[in-house]
Amino acid sequence: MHGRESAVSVLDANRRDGYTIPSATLYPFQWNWDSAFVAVGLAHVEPEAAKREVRTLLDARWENGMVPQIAFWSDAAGYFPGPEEWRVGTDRTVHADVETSGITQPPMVVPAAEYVYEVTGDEAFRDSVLPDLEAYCEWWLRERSDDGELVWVRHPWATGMDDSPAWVGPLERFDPGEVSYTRKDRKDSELAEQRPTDWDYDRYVALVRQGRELGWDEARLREESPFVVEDVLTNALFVRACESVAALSADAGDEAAAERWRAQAETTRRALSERRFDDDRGLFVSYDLAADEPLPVRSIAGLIPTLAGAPTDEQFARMRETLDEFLAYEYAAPSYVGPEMDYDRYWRGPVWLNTNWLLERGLRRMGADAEADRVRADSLRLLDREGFREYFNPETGSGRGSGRFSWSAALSLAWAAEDAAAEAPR
Ligand code: 2M8
Repeated sequence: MHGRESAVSVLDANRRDGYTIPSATLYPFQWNWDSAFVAVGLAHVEPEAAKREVRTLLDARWENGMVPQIAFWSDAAGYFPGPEEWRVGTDRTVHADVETSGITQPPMVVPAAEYVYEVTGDEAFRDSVLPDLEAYCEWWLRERSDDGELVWVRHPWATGMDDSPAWVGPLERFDPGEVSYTRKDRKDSELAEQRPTDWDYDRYVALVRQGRELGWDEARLREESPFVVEDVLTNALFVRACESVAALSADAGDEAAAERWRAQAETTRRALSERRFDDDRGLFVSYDLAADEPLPVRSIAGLIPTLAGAPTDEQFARMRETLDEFLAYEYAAPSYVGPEMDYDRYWRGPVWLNTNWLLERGLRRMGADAEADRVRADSLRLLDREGFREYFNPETGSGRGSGRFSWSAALSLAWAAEDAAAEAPR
């Protein structure tokens, strides 16, 4: 059985000082959107730990407002690239004790903080995190947007869907030269088969080294980085982040801030709908700003703008046909469908529970309850069958990647709590 107790025991075992690592075998530090999903699950069972999870992640923020992809609160071994590769230094961070990576991840922490507040009703928590959440949204607009509408990222790791086939085009367009480093992620032959290839890693590392050489100067990186991408998943979560800052601000009595962030959410939502919908493929597609061209693949990222309420009715009618392709597998919903689909390779086909959780909520927002129910039911079947694995083969259901993976455990708790609430007598 993989019920509540075992989920809590995974999260307890992965907990460090105020935060939860994604996996003891693969990812020994605090990761940005992992902590956000962990907080969502913990809100239902250990609310104090949920609040601390969010607080600790925000404590790793930079002076400019960025919340980093990785916070190296400890000097754990076993992961590459560590702080010695990023060389961000502690003069950039608000907290003097933490080194971080030089990129961010999709801003899931903002809606996660709102979720934790909704569950706990703790106003002191709301007031403690709101300024940092707002500063993070400000950072996106100031440092990562050309037009005040859509935001861009400059590394595949910043998208959370590192190895998505969507990024092959931009990565192919540059030659990383000779890059020497030692990978630590291929712990066994199965993982070696599933993780990104050396071709990808050469480019990931070259992008890190470029960022470091340019002193993490966003304006220069915008000009010089070969990878500058408006990712649709990041933009969908940015809309949700603006909506969350608006809701928390309104709750705190700051109607001017609430109005401002509602308007920003609307601006980004409209830009997604007007500029990033691909009618031929029936979903949203990311955009390569360096090459000035769209990245037309069927990635689950392209369905997540439902979470932002971005598709028009007409667009959503078209999306339903594409959605059927994602639901055609034994276990919905694969991370990608198309010619490069590989059921077992990292973000190129396997089912991940965090994207399922986002998709389910997106489909509900669009009123597609039957499809949302299917995504939830398949997620629960996978959890029941294989436990808290990192990802799953969409045809056989076999668990892949790390075991005892934190966001899988956490989201099982969120699903269980939401089911219990729906069944409770009113
Ligand atoms: C994976 O990414 C890291 C780099 O951030 C890696 O492969 O080393 C992705 O699945 C990402 O979405 C996730 O946040 C991270 C930790 O679980 O692992």
